[in-house]
Amino acid sequence: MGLIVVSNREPYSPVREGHELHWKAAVGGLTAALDPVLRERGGTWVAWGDGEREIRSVELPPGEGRYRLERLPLRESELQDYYYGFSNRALWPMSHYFLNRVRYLGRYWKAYQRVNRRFAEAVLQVHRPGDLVWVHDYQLCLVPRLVREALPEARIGFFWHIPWPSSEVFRTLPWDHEILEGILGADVVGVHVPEYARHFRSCCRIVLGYDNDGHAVQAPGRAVRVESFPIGVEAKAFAELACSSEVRRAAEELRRQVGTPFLLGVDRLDYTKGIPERLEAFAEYLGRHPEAHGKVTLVQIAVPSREQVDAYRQLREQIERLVGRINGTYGQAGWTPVHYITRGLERRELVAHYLAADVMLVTPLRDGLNLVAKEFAAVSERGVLILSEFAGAAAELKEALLVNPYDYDGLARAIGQALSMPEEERRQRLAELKDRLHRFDLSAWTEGFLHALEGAR
Ligand code: ADQ
Repeated sequence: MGLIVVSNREPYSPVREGHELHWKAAVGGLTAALDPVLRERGGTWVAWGDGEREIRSVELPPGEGRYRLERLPLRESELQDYYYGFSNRALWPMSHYFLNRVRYLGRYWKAYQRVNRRFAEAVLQVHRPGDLVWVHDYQLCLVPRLVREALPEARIGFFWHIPWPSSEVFRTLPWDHEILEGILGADVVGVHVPEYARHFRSCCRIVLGYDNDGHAVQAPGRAVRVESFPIGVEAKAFAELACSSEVRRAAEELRRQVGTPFLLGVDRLDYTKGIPERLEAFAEYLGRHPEAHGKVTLVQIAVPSREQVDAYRQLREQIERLVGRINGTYGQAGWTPVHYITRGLERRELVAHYLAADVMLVTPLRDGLNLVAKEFAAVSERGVLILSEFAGAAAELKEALLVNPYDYDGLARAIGQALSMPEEERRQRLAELKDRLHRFDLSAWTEGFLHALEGAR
């Protein structure tokens, strides 16, 4: 059976160097998860062709030609309304419970429908009987139904990578029916944690009147399985990288340059990630612990994203002001309390940071799962993970120090607790985390979902 993967972002991006064009693998979980499966099974990946619009189709991986990438060119106006508009100003803030940030505009919705239709048409062009179709994420909710209407017998899976909110929040979306019906075109709907699956099923009951048996939603004439499949990380590859002498040297160098104890935050610059709240809590900690001055340092790496959306630009300015305030208030000759970095890191450099950190702060206000928490736990040898109870990963990573990111006092206390945790306890917690991460790694996620899809109906 061939596999057709459908996602907004492409797995490899075109990069021009002089006259030469290279295809560079995208950083992130989806490429890491699905590129190996497509290499093995063969098939097609359908995605938005970002750049080099005239190239509609390319064989991947470069030079190996194991599967085909079909690239959809989007006009700038389509991108504005479908991607920055409906996806990132409506569905993203709504799903993360930020109702004060939503913009529900008819113009966005129209573009979203149009672009989803184009993705579905691209799937129909390459689909052969027996193929599995796996659609990803909130940008493409309507694709499962559109494919189902044309191919009633197709096997379609859908994975939602962000939180599924309570029905009270979901119902604020003027197109709540259409989004649910779009997704219910799939045979299997996957989310990261059981709570999101419960919310999804209750939305189907309350909004559409479709019952469920605690697992599957009964849509007219078809049952749709709704289940949690928490994504994993490439635990073995991360652990191996952490053993390389180059990465170990880089980690030691970081600890020497930054100073210790070394606190770390790594996030996409997004208002859901709780970066200002984390900085406030760190300031609170410094205010209470004069003995930490000159010693405890926070390295915050935040890669800008979606900068065309106002809220993201404002957040960047807010963080810069906060960093300036903390460094101005507490800094002294030879010690800068917050090191703030806004560039993307290569994987080796990222792993060196994880290895160097005494405490990792993963404190989103709301997060579908959060891969950074898992990557850190796969790499670290003596660090403590402080994890928000509102990240999906908290449902699995019980050995982390769980915190409420809105509670600055509690977060400041957790920093103190992490820094004074006995070595033996740190190692014990990490050992248990690692054990789970190796058993439920990235390939287990991919296989688990595809197995469910193959077994559907
Ligand atoms: P994201 O919101 O992007 O993903 P996350 O799960 O943390 O959040 O993944 C971020 C990825 O980017 C990680 O692999 C991390 O290593 C990498 N990254 C972050 N900052 C970086 C930097 N400065 N340099 C290099 N790499 C960096 C969405 C959902 C999540 C869900 C994932 C997967 O919002 O909740 O876990 O999809 O389903």
